[in-house]
Amino acid sequence: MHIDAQPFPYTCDLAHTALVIIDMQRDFIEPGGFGETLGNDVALLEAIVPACQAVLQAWRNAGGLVVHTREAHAADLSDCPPSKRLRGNPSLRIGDMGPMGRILVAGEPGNQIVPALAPVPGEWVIDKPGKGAFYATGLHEKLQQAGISHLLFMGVTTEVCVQTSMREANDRGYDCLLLEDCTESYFPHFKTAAVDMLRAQGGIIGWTGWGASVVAALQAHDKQNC
Ligand code: C5J
Repeated sequence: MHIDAQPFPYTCDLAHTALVIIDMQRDFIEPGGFGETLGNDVALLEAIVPACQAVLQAWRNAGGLVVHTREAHAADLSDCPPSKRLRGNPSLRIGDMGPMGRILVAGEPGNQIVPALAPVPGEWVIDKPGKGAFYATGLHEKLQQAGISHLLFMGVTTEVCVQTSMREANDRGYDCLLLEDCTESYFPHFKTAAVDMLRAQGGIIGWTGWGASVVAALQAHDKQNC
């Protein structure tokens, strides 16, 4: 498949490519969740859900591998370093009771993926204690076993968990494409900067593109394989 992208077209093979959706969790995206308690405008993040849904649906229809991640800690916080829990002066910390259950704790209502993008059977769900999807998750080994060499990224937030995961993936040898309209930040200038950085210098970390280009490439691929 050839996907229109920057700094130049991105080529991948459906059988060796996974769609990775980073942390589209209720606590980051829905009004009344953790993100909002931190003073963020969650409407910015909520606005990308339809674009993510369109890519996810097309990817599912094509039979591609889907990987969902969640930023999630064990209930006893044994996988949450004090440096992560104690930094700064937020009104709620990881593990505290928030409006949608304990903040960033696995199994709590706010820790679930938003219903519009909820995983279906057969899709991978990776709980990660860090910002990056590859730290302490076994994701690399699972992708290697599945023969995956290319990753398409969507999700939130662009400059934190998405960018960290894409950098980790690039260092492990994956060709990565970030979909600009399917990722967002609470701080639009951080998104702009992250997207620019990732594709700078000839795609130093990877490519950037748009959801509609992936859908178009899948449609062309479908026609070729009929
Ligand atoms: C994510 C965060 N998912 N911003 N988390 O980016 O803390």
